[in-house]
Amino acid sequence: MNYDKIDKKARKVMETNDRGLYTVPTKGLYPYQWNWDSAFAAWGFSSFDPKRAWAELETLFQGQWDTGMVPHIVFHKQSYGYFPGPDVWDIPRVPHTSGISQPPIAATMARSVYEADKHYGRVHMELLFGRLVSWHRWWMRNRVEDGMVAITHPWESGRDNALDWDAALAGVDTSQVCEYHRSDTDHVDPSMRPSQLDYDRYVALVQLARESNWDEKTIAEKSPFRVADVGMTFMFLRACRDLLSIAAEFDQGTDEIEGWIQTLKQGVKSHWNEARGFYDSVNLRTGAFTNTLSSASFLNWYAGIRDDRQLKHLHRILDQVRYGIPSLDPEDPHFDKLRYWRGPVWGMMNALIGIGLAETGHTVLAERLRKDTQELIAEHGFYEYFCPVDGASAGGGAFTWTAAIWLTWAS
Ligand code: 9WN
Repeated sequence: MNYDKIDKKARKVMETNDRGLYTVPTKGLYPYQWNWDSAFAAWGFSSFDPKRAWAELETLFQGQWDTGMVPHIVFHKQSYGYFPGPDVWDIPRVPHTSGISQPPIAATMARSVYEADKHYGRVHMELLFGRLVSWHRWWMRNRVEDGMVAITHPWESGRDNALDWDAALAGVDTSQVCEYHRSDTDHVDPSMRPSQLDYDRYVALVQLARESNWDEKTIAEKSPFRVADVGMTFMFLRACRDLLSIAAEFDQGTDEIEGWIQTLKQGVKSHWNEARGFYDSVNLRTGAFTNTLSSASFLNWYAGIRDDRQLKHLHRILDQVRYGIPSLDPEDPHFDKLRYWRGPVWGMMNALIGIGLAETGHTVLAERLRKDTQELIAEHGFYEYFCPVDGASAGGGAFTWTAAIWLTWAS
């Protein structure tokens, strides 16, 4: 396999999705700027164009609200063909944005971008640092409960139709959902996307938050959906550690961030599902574990949590599928090898898990994940996700984050 050629193709994917100062995840299916996709894009750009990498992050933060929240989508330019667009969120600000957030990995990726070229990055980091702190503060104030990070919408998790959300979604009333046309299934085979019932519930939750004027307290009181997402807690903890390292290097105060890290480390303990022997999400409305072993459960090493109790699950799963790590345990009765976050393997999740494993000395496992991902991309292309059983490509093609992790980690 000629990797130079694939490197070129990866850059080409990023260039094709480049809209000047931000990238779209892939043209057609996702025509706007997404939050954690852009963080991955910045990391990808840092391997060949630091200037463009910083622009990606800075443009994302143009969407930051006065509250500190950084939205999951920034609608810089109108583009039809995605639902829900800016009219549905209906938030009076410019640039238009959605009203929910997404995994806060920007501090982690900003650190990588900075470390790739400290000379160029210094002034950019100085400018971005305060914005990162205010976003993290927003999470701590509004979403951290018992040290765990709560989501108010499945889209916030970045793992839209993960099994983790099913029990909480069952309480969402869809009787008042407006008529709408979902566009995702115009682009992708519906069997690879969330179900219609899932979508109705997603829209109902957007309507509820809009009627609450996007006020966090009101949403917390009124919404049936509030889940402590194990993936979010791990990624946020990691991002706080990265923010702390930036703060120290830039002679900024570190006490507040150190406090966040302590709180989140305590929270990690509440994610441990002793009966099932893995890290799990928690339905905050009932206090019940979701009993879901997903790829997000394996982000503990990435969060700096050196706990090997899940290794037996990791080995079992890697023995069961050809390409790890599937988004849901293949032994789970809901495992569906091509349906989005209920089975497929995602390259960027492999990257995060693999980085964590490598950092904590599990180099053989980390290498297996890297090789699996390398093979998937080299043989099938820069797809959104893949079948863990035979590697078949799935979802959108020519995907920014798949190209980005090729350039930075998989190749
Ligand atoms: C909703 C853009 C995004 C990713 C998410 C992924 C998917 C959107 C959708 O696409 O979500 O935000 O419409 O399906 O689940 O992780 O950021 O790539």
